[in-house]
Amino acid sequence: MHPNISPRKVVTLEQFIIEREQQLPFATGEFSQIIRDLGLAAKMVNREVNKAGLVDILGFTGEENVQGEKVQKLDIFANLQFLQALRIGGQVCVIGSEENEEVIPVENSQNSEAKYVVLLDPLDGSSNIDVNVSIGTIFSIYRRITKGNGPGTEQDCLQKGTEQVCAGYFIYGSSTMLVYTTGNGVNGFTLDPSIGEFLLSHRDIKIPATCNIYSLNEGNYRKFYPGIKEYLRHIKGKYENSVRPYSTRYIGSLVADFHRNLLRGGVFIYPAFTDRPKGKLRLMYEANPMAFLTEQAGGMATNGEERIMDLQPTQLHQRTPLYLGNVSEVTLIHEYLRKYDLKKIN
Ligand code: AHM
Ligand code: MG
Repeated sequence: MHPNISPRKVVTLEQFIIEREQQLPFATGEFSQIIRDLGLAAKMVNREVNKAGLVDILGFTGEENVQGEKVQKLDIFANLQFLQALRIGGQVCVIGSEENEEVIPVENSQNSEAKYVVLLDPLDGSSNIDVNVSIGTIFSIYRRITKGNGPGTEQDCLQKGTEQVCAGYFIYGSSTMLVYTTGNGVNGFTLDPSIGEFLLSHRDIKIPATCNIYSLNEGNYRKFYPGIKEYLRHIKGKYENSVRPYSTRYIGSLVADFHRNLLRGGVFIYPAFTDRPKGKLRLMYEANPMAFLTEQAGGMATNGEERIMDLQPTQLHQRTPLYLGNVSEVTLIHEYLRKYDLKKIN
């Protein structure tokens, strides 16, 4: 080694969990096990995502592949991998997944005292799966609130975002990353495929305090309420000494849009509009985990009116409008919504 180059300390996810997370008051080996289980499932999904373009040559979904196995759709495959990893891990008493209508109670033969609850969007960004554009997995972890042992219930899943003990996502992009928080800042880990380990690559991520990017499906413009239209008019205007007009960056995968804005600055908007009076995105496994990450990175997450994490959920798959970004930008949007929207948001 060159004498002037000092070796950099490489921290694996495993080491990070041991050194950092296990110091937290609620931390137990059980909790760390869930992160490991999710990481393992994500590696399996990553492997399949990397092969997705080969499906046409190796067999269409629904057909049998060369090994005589049925080729599954990637979102179904991802769901199965995560459910299986969490079931085998034995620390989770109930799971809520975007792919399953009802909550999935988990019978743990080894550990009937499993006390964690996981909510999942196993493969987010469905429209981008087949076109080689970044997609992701979003997760949120709570503690069980119902008494007793054995499987948990829907009540355990319907907790406010403020009760999350951990939230994060995997992004399957030009590299595969895990970004998560346990309420003690946000850290990012990049998968080194050659050794199959997630390595700490982004320590204590903070969302940039200024913003000149917006991520929004503007194709819906005609259906937007006046508040968001006026805000868009404002950010596209050109003024002396200002960062306006803003640029648009919209991928159509929440994970990818969010990740970009988290690292580079920008606001993510999925508003309510006439066709979707409750917005599109799901509170329990899209909005809440991203809200926890946003706040832990120093930003603000709302439905245009109220803090996302304060919303009382009533249904596993309920939707919400979603605004994620730095505090001053989300506050500015609120001002526009308050001033121009006659309709209530929810
Ligand atoms: P999905 O769970 O079916 O993938 O839908 C959620 C996705 C998000 O990833 C993304 O932010 C949004 O839908 C994009 O929606 P639209 O195509 O309406 O812009
Ligand atoms: Mg989704």
